[in-house]
Amino acid sequence: MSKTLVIGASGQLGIELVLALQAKHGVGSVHVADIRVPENEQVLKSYFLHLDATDEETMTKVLEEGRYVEVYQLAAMLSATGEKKPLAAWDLNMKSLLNVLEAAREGWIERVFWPSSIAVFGPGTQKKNVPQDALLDPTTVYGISKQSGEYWCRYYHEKFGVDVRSLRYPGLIGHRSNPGGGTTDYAVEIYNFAVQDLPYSCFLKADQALPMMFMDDAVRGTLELMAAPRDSIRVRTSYNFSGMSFSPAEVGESIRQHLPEFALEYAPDHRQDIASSWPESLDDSAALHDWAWESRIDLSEMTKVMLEACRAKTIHTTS
Ligand code: AKB
Repeated sequence: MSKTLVIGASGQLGIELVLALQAKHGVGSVHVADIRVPENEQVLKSYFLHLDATDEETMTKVLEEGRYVEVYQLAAMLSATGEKKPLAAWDLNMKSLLNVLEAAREGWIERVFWPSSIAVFGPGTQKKNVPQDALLDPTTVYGISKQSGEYWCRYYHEKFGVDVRSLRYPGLIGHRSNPGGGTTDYAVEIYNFAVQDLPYSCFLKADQALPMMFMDDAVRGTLELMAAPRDSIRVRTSYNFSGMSFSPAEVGESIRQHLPEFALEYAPDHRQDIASSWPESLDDSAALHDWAWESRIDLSEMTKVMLEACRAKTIHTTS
């Protein structure tokens, strides 16, 4: 039986990956772990471990006993919250990764997935079509932890043969789970406001374009990366992973195609500084070349799906 563990299963990406992994391998083959109980009934059908990913002793025990084929280590503090709690962000983001890499070095895990982010880039990086091996220049603690994590992944692969794979996620947009503490969170909130006929005040400026991706593409790409033959994975830091690029004004416009009255205002806050340091778009040709990555969903398609799904959720929760 193929056994998979998702650590950080209560988070935005964690919930979605668990649902996809359950569909692929069966509920019983997926174990889920988090410090918080996941607020999703389907996720909780899998065996749940209450786990602090920074706790080395417990992590060692769980991973040694579990002998998982795949571990997805997603526990992390995102960019905006990380700036409020820099040392806690560093502690969580690094210890959780190193605990899993050590267990993989011991031979208890076959394959590890760990998420990096566009936050590894910064003011010194070019803004458009950022190449795979571009200058990394993170300005946030989150970005610094992702940059360091990428090099730790490559180190464990080169020194100890650990099969660890990683993607530089853009902002992720989905309707089954909510983000928390990120700079790109506006792109989920905006749809939830729009379907309730509420005006939305965006914390980024109108023309701040950023790399973004619809969650279904992100989950599919993650599973494709993990299913690819080991030898085809040539990038052992983290792959550029690209979906679409848009600004708040552009997503507002695409919502107005369906809801012409939708009102969007701008009140940029501290998150705007983080967003300004990030690129607008990435070149993900290495992912295309090595494991045939291709995104499928563009902004207008995503808007249609998001509005329908968020509307259904609103009706369900208010009725
Ligand atoms: C964040 O905004 O911090 C994340 C990310 C881009 O990694 N969504």
